[in-house]
Amino acid sequence: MSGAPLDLVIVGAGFSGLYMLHKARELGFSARVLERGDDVGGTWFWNRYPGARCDVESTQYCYVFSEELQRDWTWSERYSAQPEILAYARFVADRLDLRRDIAFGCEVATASFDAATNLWAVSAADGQKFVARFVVMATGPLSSASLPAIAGLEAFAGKVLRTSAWPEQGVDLSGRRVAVIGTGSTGIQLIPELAKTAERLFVLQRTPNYSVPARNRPLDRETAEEWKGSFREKRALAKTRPSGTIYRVNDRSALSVDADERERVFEDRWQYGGAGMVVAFNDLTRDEKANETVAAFVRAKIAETVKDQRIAAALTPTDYPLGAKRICLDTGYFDTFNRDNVELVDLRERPIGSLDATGIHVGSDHIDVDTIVFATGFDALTGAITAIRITGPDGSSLREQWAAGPRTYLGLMTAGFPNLFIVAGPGSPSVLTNFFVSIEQHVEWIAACIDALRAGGHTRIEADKAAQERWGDHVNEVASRTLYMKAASWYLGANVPGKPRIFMPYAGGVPAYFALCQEVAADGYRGFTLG
Ligand code: NA7
Repeated sequence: MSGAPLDLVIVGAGFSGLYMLHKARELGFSARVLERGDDVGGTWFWNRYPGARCDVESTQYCYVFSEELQRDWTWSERYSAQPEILAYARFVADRLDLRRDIAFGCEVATASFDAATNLWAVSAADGQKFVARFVVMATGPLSSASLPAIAGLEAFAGKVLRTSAWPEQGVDLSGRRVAVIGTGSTGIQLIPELAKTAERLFVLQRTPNYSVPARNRPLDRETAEEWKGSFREKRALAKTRPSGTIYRVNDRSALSVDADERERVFEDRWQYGGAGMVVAFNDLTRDEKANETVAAFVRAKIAETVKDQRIAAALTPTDYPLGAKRICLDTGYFDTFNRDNVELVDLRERPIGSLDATGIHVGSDHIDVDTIVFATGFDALTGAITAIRITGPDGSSLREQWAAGPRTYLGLMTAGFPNLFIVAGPGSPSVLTNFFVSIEQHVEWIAACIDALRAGGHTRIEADKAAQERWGDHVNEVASRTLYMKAASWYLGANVPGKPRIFMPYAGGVPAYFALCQEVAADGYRGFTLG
């Protein structure tokens, strides 16, 4: 790339990057999106495994910034499947004519800031180079896969698949002997689908998960039209909720009602389906005793659904609160274990040893399989950022600065790295929310900030270290009051060996966080230094 520097380089053409590009253009900035995949969609481009769906209702899991996009797109299901979400990303890219400013197949390798010119030099793995005033990391929280190092993988003669890079043309596993490693949200969506056609399916589970029925269904015309007619009001309401999502609220404590009433409320939500179970009462996410009531309800459902009580017990989470890991939504997951062709392998009893040409050693047994699927999660929130060699004006590296855990101011910037923004990164509500709500707020904040810098004749903005420290302490303090700290989750980095255990998202809720971001901007970007 030669010529004048760009105003913005945006890393990633997922839903954050697409909106950032649109917003930049609206304000008259030049921008280029660099995307490692060969199409738009980000996590929805890569995670094409059978059964992949959103776990926030589609009517809410979408942009609201454009009347036209709302009018001309209609979701077909309550929780849309990956092909439809990817089609939506493509629709947005085409409708807003975004593709001409996106470089596909362009994996960013390095970014370094030159203090003399206040410019970022960005290079891609294939040698392409870009220069820009600002870099926006729209890299997504769940885009860097975490793959366990299992001895002997290279010796395995069968097929190895990863849910996070599923073959684009699909893969037919009918009649095959398949092992799935991982029973997080991904595994729980995938396993019932594979069980339908595999000759034999081994589910390798390390930690059982709480899951509630999605009760997915076609979206009726009336509901779709109702949302289209009131999407602005509905999003405004969503922003008054901690998760940025509209659920039925119940402002009573689980402990204030008797057991029959609790059962009635939980059963009603179980039948309705979806993550609203976590807010069935107002203290389930805060109070361990209250949480135990909903956890016990879900455990009883597992015991009721799974015929073999030995298997039911192995599938039942007992040692962490419900919702401390992101709740999973499923379609027939627990029922799948009643099938003759499905076998649960409890890795707590029989840990994975090594692979050989014909399968996997677990404990003292050997499982013969011809296909292994890794559904083992992500180096969440930080992985895609630290994968890039980012160096600040004094030559210090972001990877090293974050070695003890990510530190940011408001999740938007990190001290020592001027003009580098992060969309919905660590230190912001991000993955604890309806992601579209968080994306839109961050993109709009960043765009307004760059616009304000231009108007004020500034060329540089950087988070203050002291503001960042205070914010990091606040993020930790808020998290320490929640039940999130009671599970070894990817929110805490606990799923990646060696990753520091820091609760990464901000658990203070959407309303307080959005208000604070607005206040900071209105106060001349308090906590940032402008130059
Ligand atoms: P998750 O929720 O991190 O789940 C990953 C699963 O893989 C989980 O069951 C892990 O067990 C398991 N895992 C990870 N490493 C290993 C090894 N080494 N051996 C055995 N099992 C392993 O990722 P998902 O992709 O399912 O979901 C991520 C988010 O995407 C989800 O919350 C939704 O927001 C969408 P563990 O629990 O660590 O014992």
